[in-house]
Amino acid sequence: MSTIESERRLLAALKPRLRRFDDNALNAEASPELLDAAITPVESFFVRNNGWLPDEYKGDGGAWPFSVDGEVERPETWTLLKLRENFKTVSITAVLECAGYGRDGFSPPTDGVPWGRGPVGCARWTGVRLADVLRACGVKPGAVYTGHHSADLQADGSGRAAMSRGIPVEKAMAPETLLAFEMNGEPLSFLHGGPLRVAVPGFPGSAWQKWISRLELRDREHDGEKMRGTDYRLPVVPVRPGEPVNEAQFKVITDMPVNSLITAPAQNFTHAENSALEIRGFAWSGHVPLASVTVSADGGNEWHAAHLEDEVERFAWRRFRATLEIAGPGPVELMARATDIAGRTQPLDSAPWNPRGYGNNAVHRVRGEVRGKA
Ligand SMILES: Nc1nc2c(c(=O)[nH]1)N[C@H]1C(S)=C(S)[C@@H](COP(=O)(O)O)O[C@H]1N2
Ligand SMILES: [Mo]
Repeated sequence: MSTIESERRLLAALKPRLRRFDDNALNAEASPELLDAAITPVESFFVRNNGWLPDEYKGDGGAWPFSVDGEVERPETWTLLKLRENFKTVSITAVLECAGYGRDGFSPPTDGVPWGRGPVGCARWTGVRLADVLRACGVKPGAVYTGHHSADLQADGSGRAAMSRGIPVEKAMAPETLLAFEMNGEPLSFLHGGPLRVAVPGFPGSAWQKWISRLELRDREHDGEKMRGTDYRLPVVPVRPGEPVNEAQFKVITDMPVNSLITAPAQNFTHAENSALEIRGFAWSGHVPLASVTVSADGGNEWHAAHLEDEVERFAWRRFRATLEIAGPGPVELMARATDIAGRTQPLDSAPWNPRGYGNNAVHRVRGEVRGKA
């Protein structure tokens, strides 16, 4: 069993530039300028844990066991090696984003890790299609939801699983949903759920179960740890801060909203007056594709179209760039705002407040100083 001290040492060794939260589980994020690459390097990729890390699996991962049971004709146990031998290997570039992204922007503050703009990354995920594995087991007509199981435990000593979430069977059977064993062409590292995790492009990170060893098909929505009450759920009617919460009016988050991040220039940048400034970053969304990105260099008075790279893969993030002449001297605030094809656009200040602080896709603001030529 790991201790939080050993977990912190591991993080410092593998991801020295991440900002770690002062928490009893290991949680850390990168600053936006470390995310300025189409494929986020593992070193800059955020880490999110609901409990203590499980024991690290030693060995090459080939013997890692994975079983399927529940609403299937033929329950089965494979090793990772057998999965690779029996099913086609596919790779997908996709964003992994925590539902708590931007939580630090809610007012009043909510419970939970106060994530800024770092719990997101876009990686190349390689694995087998979950659909292929489930089909081999014979999915029964009554199957409606998956339940995912791993060995990590809650950090309160209760002995309960840290997290056991699931996804609707339609998403489990979708071609983008993988049992992933590689990230960016390397064996999936321990901190990211290696040897085996679920990859569910479009869904919040909570659905991307790490260290998965068992998947059950269920005849109802899963009710495992972090799957009930207000955990990873949003109210279907507005809730005001301080109001009593009716858990019956909360629904599981199954889609991530349109969002964007400025990766350059960095917060507190300086820039020479009357010269061109490149603003760049990435935009992404869950199941509804992106339409456009606009940028502003005057705190939101005037908006300019940014160039948005074509969609190459449906669930990857897309580079945007704009070059603006900036007058000066003085303080300047840059903003980027993405819109999806359904016409939904990022809120300027905050997404609707909700008790657990999920889904804050507010416009990213980067402040700097335009300096006159000396
Ligand atoms: N077993 C397990 N899987 C998990 C979690 C966890 O605590 N335990 N956290 C989830 C959440 S909330 C997120 S956002 C992603 C984070 O993945 P990462 O740590 O690889 O960035 O893992 C998900 N999978
Ligand atoms: Mo998350």
